[in-house]
Amino acid sequence: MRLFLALEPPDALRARLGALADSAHARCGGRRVPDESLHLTLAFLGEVETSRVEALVEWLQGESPAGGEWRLDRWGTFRRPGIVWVGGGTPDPALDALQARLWNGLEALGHGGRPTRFVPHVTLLRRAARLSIEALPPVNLAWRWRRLTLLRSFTLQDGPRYEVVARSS
Ligand code: 2AM
Repeated sequence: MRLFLALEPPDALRARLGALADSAHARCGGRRVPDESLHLTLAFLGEVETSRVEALVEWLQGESPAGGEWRLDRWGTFRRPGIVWVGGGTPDPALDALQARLWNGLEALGHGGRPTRFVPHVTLLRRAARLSIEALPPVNLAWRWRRLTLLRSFTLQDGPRYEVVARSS
């Protein structure tokens, strides 16, 4: 199954991210990520054999991050898949440390795919027709996070959907 580790926004923040996604969609087109799918990816594992999932879940349940507050204050784009996102204008040491620690744990379990660069972001649009973010409303949000979620990704006709597999403590 196709798996990834992520932070899920609290409900109030999810709604505010959804409103930003609506603004971005009106201007840039493409596929708006549904509110229930909004997340911050910490580690993308790709296809994982079913036989390896139990060990992954046990490891995750043993993790209890101290948590932090991530400030989102900028728009960004990834050109190739037409992604429009929101994220932080400055690096967030707590998120960087979390991502590094997670990859250390994942690699100890035999998983590969640690990226060379981590750009924390929340994808709001995919396959945008126009990557014109200059005139979009200002972003000023705070995300208080603690628990991590292991999610399974399915591809439906209108885009990906996610299902919770496990959460950290
Ligand atoms: P995203 O955070 O930019 O949307 C589940 O598919 C999540 O993992 C997506 O949200 C996506 O990033 C990320 N993802 C998907 N395919 C990926 C890949 N090949 N490499 C790294 N991350 C990927």
